[in-house]
Amino acid sequence: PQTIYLKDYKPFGYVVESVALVFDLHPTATRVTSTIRFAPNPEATDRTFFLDGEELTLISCAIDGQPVTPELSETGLRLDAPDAPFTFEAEVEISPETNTALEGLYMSNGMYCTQCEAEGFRKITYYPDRPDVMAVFDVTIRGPLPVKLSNGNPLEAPEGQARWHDPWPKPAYLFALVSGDLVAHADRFTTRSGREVELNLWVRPGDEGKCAFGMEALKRSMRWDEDVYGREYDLDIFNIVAVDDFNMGAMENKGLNIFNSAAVLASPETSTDANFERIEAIIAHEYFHNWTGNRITCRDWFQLCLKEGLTVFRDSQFTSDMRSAPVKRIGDVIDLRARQFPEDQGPLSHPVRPESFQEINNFYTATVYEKGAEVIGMLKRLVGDAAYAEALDLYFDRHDGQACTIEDWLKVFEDVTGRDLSQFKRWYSQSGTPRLKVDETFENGTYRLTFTQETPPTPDQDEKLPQVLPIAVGLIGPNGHEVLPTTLLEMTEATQSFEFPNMATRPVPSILRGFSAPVVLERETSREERIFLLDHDSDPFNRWEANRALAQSSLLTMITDPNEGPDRSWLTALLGVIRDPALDPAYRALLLNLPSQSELAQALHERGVTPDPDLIWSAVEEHRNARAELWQAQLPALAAETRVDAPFSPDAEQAGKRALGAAVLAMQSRFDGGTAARAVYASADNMTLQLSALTCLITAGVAEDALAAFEDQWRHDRLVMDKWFGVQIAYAPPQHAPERAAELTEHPGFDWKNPNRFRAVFGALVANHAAFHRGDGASYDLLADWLIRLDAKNPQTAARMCSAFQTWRRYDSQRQEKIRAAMERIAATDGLSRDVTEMVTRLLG
Ligand code: B3K
Ligand code: ZN
Repeated sequence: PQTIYLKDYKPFGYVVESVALVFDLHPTATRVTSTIRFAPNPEATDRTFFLDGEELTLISCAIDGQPVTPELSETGLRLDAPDAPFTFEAEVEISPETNTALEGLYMSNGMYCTQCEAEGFRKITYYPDRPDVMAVFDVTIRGPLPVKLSNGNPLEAPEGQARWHDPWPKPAYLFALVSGDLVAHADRFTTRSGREVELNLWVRPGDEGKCAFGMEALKRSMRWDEDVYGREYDLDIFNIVAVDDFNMGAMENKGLNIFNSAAVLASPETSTDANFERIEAIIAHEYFHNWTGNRITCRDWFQLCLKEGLTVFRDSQFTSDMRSAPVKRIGDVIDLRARQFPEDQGPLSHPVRPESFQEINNFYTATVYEKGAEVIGMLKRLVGDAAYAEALDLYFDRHDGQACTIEDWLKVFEDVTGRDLSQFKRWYSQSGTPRLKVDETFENGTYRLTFTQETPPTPDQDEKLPQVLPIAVGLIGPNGHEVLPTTLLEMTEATQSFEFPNMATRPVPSILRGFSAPVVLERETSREERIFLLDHDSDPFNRWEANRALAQSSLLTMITDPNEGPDRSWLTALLGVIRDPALDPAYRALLLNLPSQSELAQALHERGVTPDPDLIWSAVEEHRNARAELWQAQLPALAAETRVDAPFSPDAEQAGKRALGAAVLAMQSRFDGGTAARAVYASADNMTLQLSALTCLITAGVAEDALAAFEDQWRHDRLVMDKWFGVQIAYAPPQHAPERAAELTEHPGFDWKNPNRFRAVFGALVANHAAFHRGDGASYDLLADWLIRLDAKNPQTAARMCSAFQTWRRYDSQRQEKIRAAMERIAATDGLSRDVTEMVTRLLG
C-alpha cells in the first residue's frame, strides 16, 4: 500500500463552486447524478484533474454538456479539464445493500444511511474527496421510503422527493443522507439571537421511548456552546438519526448527525448511568463539531487533532459543567492511561499530528483524540482562562469557513499572548509519554523541587527533545494545612529546579495536581506520605491519585511476593475516607476502583519484571476478598447510604450513589454467596442496578438463572443484548472466558456483522486481561480467526480491534510467540484490507 506524507501536501488544482446531487435510491442499484461547477484554483500550480472514486460504476460523464471518456482506475477518474470554469456531470451506480464496510452509502435494518469521514464520499460518487475542498451542496433524494434527509435546510420538492440545500460550504466528508421508515422525536430550540431551530431525533418505530434524554442533552449542548464559547447554531433544522450498524460512536455531518443507536438511545430500564453520561457527552461532542470541525475544518487528515482534540476538550468541559468536574477529570485520566498510554508507548506510537499514514481510518486514535485534548488543556493552563477565551474568539473570527492547520491554531494563541509556542508545538510532533522525575531538598527554610523530564524513544522516533510541561503544585504543611495553594510551574528544560522560600517546616508536595500534563510521574514516595495526601490533599485529583498509588504498590507487592497480603493500614485509612458522608459518592466509588490488570502488567514491565497475567489475576482476587472481609462490618451502613428513594434520574448525584452502591454490593458478594446481589437483581427497576447485580452474580459464579432470565427479558432489545453478551465474558474467570466467548459466537443472536455485537463479545474478551492472555493462547487464536473473518466484510472495525495486541511485547516469550503467530496468520490472509495490513505490520514492527 501507498504511504501518504504530511510534507507532500499540495492544494487541489480546482475549487468547487457548487455541487448538485440527485439520488435515486435502490438497495442494489442506486443512481447518483452529480453536477459540479469547477474553476481553476489560483493557489495551486498542478492542474491534474483527478477525482476520487471507489467501487463505482460509471454510467455517463460530461464536461460542459459534452460527453467525455475519462481514464478510470481502482481509485478514481482522470480527465483533461479546461483551464477555465466548467461543469462536470456524472452518473454512477452503487449498491448500498451489499456495502458491509459501513462506509459510503449503506443499508442498516432497511434504512439508507451514509458515513463519509474520512474518505467514504468517494464510494458515493466521483469527487475531490479531501477536506480542503469545500463547497455548497444541493441534494435531491428520490425513493420509496418516507423520510429523506440530507444536510442543511429543506426546500420545496415534488411528492415522493426531498430537496436539501446546505448554505455552508463544507468538505465532502460532512455529507450525509438518510432515508427510511423513521419516526421523529421533535422539539425546538431558540438560539440566543432568536433563530428558531427545529430539532428531530429520528429512530425506528418502537424506539420512540428512548429519545427524551438525548434530546435534552442536545438542548443543553446548544445552550452551553452559546454561553461558554459564544457559538450559535446556524441552520433552521438540526437532525439526529439513530442507526444500528455503525462503525464508531457518531458522526458530525452538517445539520444531520448520524449516531450509533448505542450512543443516543436511552431509557432507565435499558441504559446504565454510564450509558447516559456517555450519550450526553457524544451528543455534545458531535454538536460542538458544528463550529470546531465543520465551520472550521482540517486542511488535510494529518490535522485531524485540530478538530478532534479541540472537540474532545470542549465536550469534557461540558461534562464537567453538567456533572462533577473532579469525577470527570479522574475518569478521563483513567481512560487516558488505559488507552492512550499503551498506544504512545508501544508499536502503534504516533504523534498527536501524525506525519504519515496508509489508511487514515487507523489514526482516529486515543492519541489524536484524548492526548490531543490534553494538549489543549495544557495550552489553556499555560496562557490562562482569559487568554484562552480571547484566542478562541480570534480563531473563530479569523478562520471561519476555512480548512486549517495546527500552525493556524497555534498562531492565534501566539497573536493573543505574544508567546512563542515553537517549543510547545513539540506536543504535536513528538510521540511518546514523557517521564517526569522529582528530587526535593529542604535547607534553611527553602524547599526546592528539581524535575527531570525524559521521553523514551518510540518505534517511530528515536530522538526526543524536552517539552513544555505545566506542572501544577501545592505544598501541604505537616498539620495537613496547605502552605502553598495550587501554583503552576512552567518547565521547559530537561532538568529544572523551582524554589519555595520561607517555609517553617519541610512541606509535603502535591505534584501534578489535576493531572496538569499527560506524563508519567516517577517519584519515590513513602507509604506514609501517600496516606497523608489521601487524608489531606485539597486537590481532589491528587487525593485520588495518592490512593491509586497506594493500591498499585500494594498490588505489585502481592504479585511479586505471593506471601504478602494486602496493605491493611492503607485499607484502614481508605475506609475512613470512604465513610466520610461529606464526600461525593461518585468520588468515593472512584477511590474503590483498583488499577486495571493491564495497568499492573505495564507497571511490572516498567520495573523490569515480566508480567504474569495469572499471578496478577490472583493477587487482585485475593485483594478484593481481603478488603471485603476487612470492611465487612461497615458495608451495611455504607449500602444504606447509597439508597435512592426518588424516582430514577440519570443525574450525577443519583448515578454517584448507584456507583458506590455497586462497589459495596460487589464487596458483599465476595462473602455472601450472592444473596444481596440476588435481592438487588430481583427488585431492580433500572438497568444500572440490574446489570451491576448481574455482574456480582457472575463474579460469584452463581449467575446461571439470572443470565437466562435476563436473556428472556431482553431478547428483543439489541442494545441490552450487547450487554448480556459482553458481561458474561468480561467477568468470567479466565479459565472459562475464551470458551464462553467461542460458545457465544454460536449463539443465534451473534450477528457478527453488527459492530456493536462484535465488539460486545471481543471487546469484552480483550478487556478480561487474564482471559485474553491465557497461557494456552486460546483467546489470541479466537480473536485472530474472527478478525480475519470480519476484515473481509468490515475492514475498519477489524483494524480497530487489532490494537488488542499492542501491548504484546510486555509478556513472556511463550505468549509473545503465540501472539506473533496469531498476527502473522492475519497478515498472511489473502485479500487482507489495507486497514488491517497497516495495523499488523506496525504491530509486528
Ligand atoms: N468525526 C467522527 C469520526 C469519524 C471516524 C472515521 N473513521 C466522529 C467524531 O469524532 O465525532
Ligand atoms: Zn469528533
